[in-house]
Amino acid sequence: MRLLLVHPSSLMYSEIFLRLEPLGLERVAAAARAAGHEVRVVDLQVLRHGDLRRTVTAFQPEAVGFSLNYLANIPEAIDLARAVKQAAAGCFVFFGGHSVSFVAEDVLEQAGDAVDAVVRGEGEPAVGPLLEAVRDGGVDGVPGIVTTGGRGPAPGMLHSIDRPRPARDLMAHRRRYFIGELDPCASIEFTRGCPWDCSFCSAWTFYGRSYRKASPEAAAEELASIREPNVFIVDDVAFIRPEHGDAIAAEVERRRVRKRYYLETRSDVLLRNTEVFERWTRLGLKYMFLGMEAIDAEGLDLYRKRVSPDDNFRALETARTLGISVAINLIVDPAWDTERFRIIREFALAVPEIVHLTVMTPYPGTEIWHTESRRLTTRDYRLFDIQHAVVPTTLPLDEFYRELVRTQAVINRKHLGWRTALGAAQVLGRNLLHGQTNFARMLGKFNRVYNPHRQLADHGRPVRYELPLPQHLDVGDRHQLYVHSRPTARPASSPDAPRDADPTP
Ligand code: B12
Ligand code: SF4
Repeated sequence: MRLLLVHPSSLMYSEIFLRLEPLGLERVAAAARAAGHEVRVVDLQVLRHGDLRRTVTAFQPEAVGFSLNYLANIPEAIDLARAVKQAAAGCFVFFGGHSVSFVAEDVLEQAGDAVDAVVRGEGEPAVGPLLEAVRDGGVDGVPGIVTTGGRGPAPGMLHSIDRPRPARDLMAHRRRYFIGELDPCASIEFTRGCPWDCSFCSAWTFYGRSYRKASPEAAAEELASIREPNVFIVDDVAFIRPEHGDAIAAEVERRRVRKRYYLETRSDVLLRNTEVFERWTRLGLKYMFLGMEAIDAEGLDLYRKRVSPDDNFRALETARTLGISVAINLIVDPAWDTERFRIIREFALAVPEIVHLTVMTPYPGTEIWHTESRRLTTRDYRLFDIQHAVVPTTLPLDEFYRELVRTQAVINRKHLGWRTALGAAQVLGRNLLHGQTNFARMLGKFNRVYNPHRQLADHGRPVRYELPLPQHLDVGDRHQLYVHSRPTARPASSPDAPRDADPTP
């Protein structure tokens, strides 16, 4: 079959810092290709709606799948699905990805005739059987499928994440993917899933708290096949298992692969497995994203982060000693007053790290979606991008955004002070010399995008598609939240078995 896969546009407020290849969609593309289908991919992060229109006309797909990892992209995807249906009569249109897996039925209802099905859970095991069923008529028996007729069998789960390797060759404009000065930048996955259970996060509920590792050989082989000089490791928490990080490092050393890396991890993992991170700095690890979330014990407890402020500060010291540049994330609670913002500004100016702020947002699939007692002030999908307040603010909303942007601007100025500007100028020169302009464009965008009037005005836009209302659940039984329920126990000797990792390995 002719299959077209589409990734929606970038979310405005994140595009300043990064734009990365849609690895999940590339893996779905690879699985479909392996099943014998002809596949094309349109990534609207780097292409325009006109390009999608032209591809649909020229390629005449028989099936079109949209990737919906982000709730905020749902309205765009529904509108595009409608346009595709008009342009390619008889085409089967389906959605899949992280966020849509938690709101499948509601999205199908809102999309009407524009969308035929939603695939919940991992796409690789589902796409082959789905296309076969589309060809043969009747998709109801496909694992993970949801149609207006109801849910099919539970979603299937890959036993090994070694294969399929992402279909990177299908991506146009690979040079437009970047993160900060790592420009251009590819992505890779060493592990899948997260064994922790933070209350604001859906990474663990999607995979039912399972945790799978790529084999060190497969991971290193894939790294060696990547052409870009920079790589973002997409794992939720990198190097939870030190022996795994070490084994990949050994394979990378053996193949003499040299890249610069950006990864995400937790403070306690960095403290516990410092030697692995140190080894990776010798292989090119430059940047690290640490989800600190809060600077006080009360906030950390509230988010069930299972680390102390002391761990967080020791982890920052460790990263500094290793020469890794750290970006810290802090969650802004809509309840914050001006004093709280002032304290955060003070903190952000006192530490050398980059501080990133995101607004506390109950997402479907997270525990707080079910337990947050504050009512939602909006159900507009587009505002669920962790840059807008979707529950009542203590400050008047306009003042909240003024404080938020003021704090972000102070932090931004700190990083674009003369010292940084000097360093940035060197990087800029180097990148421009190689024709890479993403980082240069990023430096000029901040004031245009982060603007309190604009953020406030976003709340006034007409709303066509709304999130369902949260159902208040007693989440004592976590399984109710999972997309992938844990598979029945496989023999411990099977290296491929999805394994549950103890949160305190
Ligand atoms: C890497 C990552 C990113 C990267 C790359 C994004 C990209 N272009 O793909 C970067 C750093 C850019 C990023 C940015 C953001 N992210 Co992010 N990100 C992730 C992360 C950690 C892993 C995603 C990943 O690549 N996984 C590996 C691949 C193989 O899996 P996958 O993408 O999920 O794809 C599989 C399935 O979802 C499915 N699938 C995917 N697409 C399709 C399509 C079809 C048709 C089908 C059938 C199946 C299918 O099959 C795939 C293979 O199994 C997830 C957490 C998580 N564990 O999922 C958060 C996550 C998706 N991000 C999140 C958020 C909030 C953001 C930001 C909004 C943060 C911010 N304010 O800056 C931005 C927005 C980015 C944007 N759209 O512009 C939230 C989503 C929240 C929500 N409900 O909307 C998540 C869940 C993290 C969390 N803690 O809650 N992110
Ligand atoms: S450790 Fe990170 S990925 Fe895991 S549940 Fe917490 S926030 Fe989510």
